[in-house]
Amino acid sequence: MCQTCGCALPDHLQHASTEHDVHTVEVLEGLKSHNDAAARHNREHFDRAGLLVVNLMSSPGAGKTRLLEATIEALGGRHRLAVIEGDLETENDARRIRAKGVPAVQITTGSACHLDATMVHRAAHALSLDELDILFIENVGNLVCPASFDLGQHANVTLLSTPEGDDKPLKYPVMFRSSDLVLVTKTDLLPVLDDFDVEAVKEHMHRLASAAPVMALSSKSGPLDAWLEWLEAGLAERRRPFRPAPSPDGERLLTRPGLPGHLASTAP
Ligand SMILES: Nc1nc2c(ncn2[C@@H]2O[C@H](COP(=O)(O)OP(=O)(O)OP(=O)(O)O)[C@@H](O)[C@H]2O)c(=O)[nH]1
Ligand SMILES: [Zn+2]
Ligand SMILES: [Zn+2]
Ligand SMILES: [Zn+2]
Repeated sequence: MCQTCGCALPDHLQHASTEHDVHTVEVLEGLKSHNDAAARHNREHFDRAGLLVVNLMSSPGAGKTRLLEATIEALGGRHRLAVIEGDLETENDARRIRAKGVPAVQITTGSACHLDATMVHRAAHALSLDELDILFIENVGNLVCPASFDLGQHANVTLLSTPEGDDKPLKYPVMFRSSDLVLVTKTDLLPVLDDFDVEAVKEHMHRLASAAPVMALSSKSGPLDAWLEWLEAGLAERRRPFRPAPSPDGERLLTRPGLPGHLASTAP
C-alpha cells in the first residue's frame, strides 16, 4: 500500500495521542484538502468542455479494460471517447484502448495504489477535452483507497466480477457506498459459479443504504444494453443547457438543473 492515501495509517493514529501522531494526521488532512481542490479544478475543466467523466473502480482483474474495449466497440461510432488509464507499472491497458482507435493516456503510479486528482489533471491536459463526449478513468485495481480520492469525475462505477464472491459490498463498504452504479461483470461464468447471487449483491447494497443500481453483464458475451443506456442518460444530462429556475421569492435565477438520480450523489 502507498504512503499517501492513509491506507497504511496504523489504528492508533486514528485517535492521535502524541504530537508526532497529530502531525501525521495533519499532513494527511493537508494532502486530502489539496486533492479536493485539484478535483474541483478538474471538474471545472470537464464541465466547461461539456463531457461526461466516469471513474471505473474494482479489484485487480475484475474486467475494467475489457469492459472499456466492449464499450468502445458499441459506442465508438456514435460518441467521441477517451480513456485515462491508471496502473502501477505498465502501459498495457492504454495500448489495448489505443488498439481500438480511442485516445488513451497512461498514468503509471509506481507504488501508489490509487489515482489522485493531480495525476488526472496532468493526464486531462494531454487530451483535447473539447473534442470529447465521454472520458473514462480506469482507476488502479484496488477496492480500498480509490474511493477516498475525488478526481473531479461525475460518476463512480464499481465493477464486481462474479469469481470474487457476492459479499464484496459488505467487506468494502466505503468503496461501494461511493458508487453511483455497481456492475456485476463476467456473468458468462455464472453457470459454473453456483454460489454467486446477483440478488444478494442488491440486498447488500440496500443494507449499505445505497440507492445505486446494480446491473449484471458480460463483456465477452453481452448484452451491454443497460450499461450503455446508463451512459447515454448520463451524457444527455451533462448536455442539458443551463436554464432559469424560480427562486423562493419569485425572482428568476440562473441555476443548474438537478442531476438525475444516478448521477446526483457526485454532483458538485
Ligand atoms: N469470462 C470472462 N472473462 C472476462 C470478462 N471480462 C474480462 N475478462 C477477463 O478477465 C481478465 C482481466 O480483465 P481486464 O479487463 O484486464 O481486467 P482489469 O480490471 O482491467 O484489470 P487491472 O487493470 O489489472 O485491474 C482478462 O483475462 C479478461 O479477458 C468477462 O465478461 N467474462
Ligand atoms: Zn485494466
Ligand atoms: Zn492508496
Ligand atoms: Zn488545469
